[in-house]
Amino acid sequence: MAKLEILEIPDPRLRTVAKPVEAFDDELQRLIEDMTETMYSADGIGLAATQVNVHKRLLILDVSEAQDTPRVYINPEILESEGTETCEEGCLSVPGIYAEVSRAERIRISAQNADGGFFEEDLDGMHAVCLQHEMDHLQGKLFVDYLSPLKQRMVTKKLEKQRKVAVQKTSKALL
Ligand code: GNR
Ligand code: NI
Repeated sequence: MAKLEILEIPDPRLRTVAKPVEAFDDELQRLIEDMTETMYSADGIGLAATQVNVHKRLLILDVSEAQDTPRVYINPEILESEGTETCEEGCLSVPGIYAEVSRAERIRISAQNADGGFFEEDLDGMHAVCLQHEMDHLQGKLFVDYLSPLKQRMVTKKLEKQRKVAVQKTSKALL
């Protein structure tokens, strides 16, 4: 297994639209293992292939309390959605930023598993929020895109400041 690098905003590769997975081969199984390791070591509850610079329609998530139930969704589609729910979201590709986003409360999805088998599932709560967040990544969309222009400017400023502090810390450590 290998830990993969997670792309961070404003990396333009995060804006890539992913293509359907066609081959359910060893390479795909390796990618799923590596993404799972990457998600757990980053303390995330989900990870889309886009975030590790693989532009295929594949995502993993683990919304379990014990972080011991990784789930794989390949070529996911939302069949039905209802209700609206607002949840504070964060993203491994937008470090240190948290903001409220409204999404469908309940969704019915279809997807394929690691062997290519089709399944359908009804999701709600954090499971539904996270799946919609990850499916957005596969379309090159980030949760901050839903914020008002004013809030987006505040996010950009905060990210620039965080980066400056990180650079200062690195140069201090070198002195
Ligand atoms: O770890 C994550 N937590 C989270 C919290 C609220 C809503 C969505 C998420 S997903 C995020 C991991 C991530 O960036 N996945 O793309
Ligand atoms: Ni994310």
